[in-house]
Amino acid sequence: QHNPQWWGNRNTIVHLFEWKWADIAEECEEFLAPRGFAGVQVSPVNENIISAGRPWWERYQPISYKLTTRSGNEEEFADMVRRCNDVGIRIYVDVLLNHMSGDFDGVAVGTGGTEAEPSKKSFPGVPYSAQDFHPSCEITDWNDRFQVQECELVGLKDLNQHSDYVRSKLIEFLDHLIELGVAGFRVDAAKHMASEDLEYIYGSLSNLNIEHGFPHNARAFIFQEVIDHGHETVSREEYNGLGAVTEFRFSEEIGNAFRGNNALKWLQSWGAGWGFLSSDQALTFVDNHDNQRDHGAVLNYKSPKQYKMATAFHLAYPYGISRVMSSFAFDDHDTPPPQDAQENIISPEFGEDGGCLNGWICEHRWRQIYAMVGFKNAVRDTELSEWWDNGDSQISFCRGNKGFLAVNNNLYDLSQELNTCLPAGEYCDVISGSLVDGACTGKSVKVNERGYGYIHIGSDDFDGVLALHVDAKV
Ligand code: QV4
Repeated sequence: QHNPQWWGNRNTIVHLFEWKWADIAEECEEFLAPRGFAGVQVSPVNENIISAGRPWWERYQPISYKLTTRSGNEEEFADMVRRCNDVGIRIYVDVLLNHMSGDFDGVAVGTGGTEAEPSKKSFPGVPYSAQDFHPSCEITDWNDRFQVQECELVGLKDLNQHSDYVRSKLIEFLDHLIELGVAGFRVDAAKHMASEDLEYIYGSLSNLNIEHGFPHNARAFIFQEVIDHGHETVSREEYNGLGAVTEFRFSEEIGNAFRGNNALKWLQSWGAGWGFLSSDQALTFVDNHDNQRDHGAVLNYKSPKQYKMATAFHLAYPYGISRVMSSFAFDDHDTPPPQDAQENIISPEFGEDGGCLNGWICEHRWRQIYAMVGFKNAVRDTELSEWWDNGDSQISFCRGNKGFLAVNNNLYDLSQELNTCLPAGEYCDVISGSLVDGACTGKSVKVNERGYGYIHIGSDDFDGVLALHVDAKV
């Protein structure tokens, strides 16, 4: 179940973290489809516990499979899926199959009004009771398979997916979403479930709904959250046969390189050459909603210049199933999404340049990022060729004769003739500007008969990257 079920000419997923369904429906129609995005990963759809201050992570603590959250109800969800599918944008749901909520004092009331007593492992809304869970224990040794898969991840009540009853409930939940037209699932905490149990569950799902434009016998796209740095007891190899797997090393290494801790010339063998999963099994990202909050090598919107450079490389280099992060502004791990005084999530507002204003970051609306989504579409089905580097952190390469990318991560200018592999003509750099009514608002590059053009990226340019492709010819 590795096929993302995209419309033919598109190939980038965006994670609209914590967005409301009605806003996503509009975003599909107004922005994502016209810009050539392929799909959206949405936040968990099923009812969750309510935590004080409404941190984003309360949504990772399910109370029932009723489709009511702060993003909207079932009707709004169904409307979003239909409208997005209608304009060729696929919806992937973040699903929590590993666990239910963690401890809560007394009776908890979920976002859909359902009561539960998590401390007693009592979730009448499903219903689940103590017998449906593994006995409680803590994960102290992450290389102990039993602990990782049968104890409680940060105290979250751990479902026993080996039981027929639990399996049937999970399958029913996923099938309901398939019926509503989703194209697949991000499986949260997949590593914390035995792969044989997941295999059974994935294998039992209905085919995708043909009424939403999916071909006959199409299977749900599955991408599994498994963090594996190459030497874990529970490894990614147990899961990559079942569906794609999140390639966390991609995120860490790309952060490392663009933060300047590793020369970009080494990226020539990026991908499988770095020991990453094979391209069609790897879900790739510069940052995700978890590691953008860590203090490590991983880049996020707070380092915009490096972030845009890393994203341009991510979308230009032919490796992986690409996902772009779209965040809300945060100070710490618990910062809630933009909300009003009544704790309702608020809708994004857009400025004149299309960027978001009110607490939403919307990286996917940054020109340098959506332009690279267009680049990736324009160069689809081509190979990488003509890798060039200066022996350090200035690099360039071609994608067939359709696209060219150059990056300067050195503290001095890149100024020279380079082979762009493009047909002769004048091209608009889609990073520093865009093509408006046939004219380029940023840098433009004249390519001669031999495919060479003069490339300049100053070390203090606003963006350290330049991108040309055949769909942006002046
Ligand atoms: C606290 C203590 C625990 C204690 C527990 C019991 O920290 O030590 O056992 O109480 O009382 C929140 C709080 C956390 C709290 C927990 C339970 O932050 O402090 O535990 O709730 O009340 C998200 C957040 C977590 C959040 C969780 C549930 O990141 O902070 O925990 O949601 O609300 C590993 C896994 C990987 C996982 C990653 C974070 O292998 O699978 O850790 N990633 C996914 C999601 C992630 C989500 C979960 C899993 C859980 O991407 O966003 O965690 O669904 O690497």
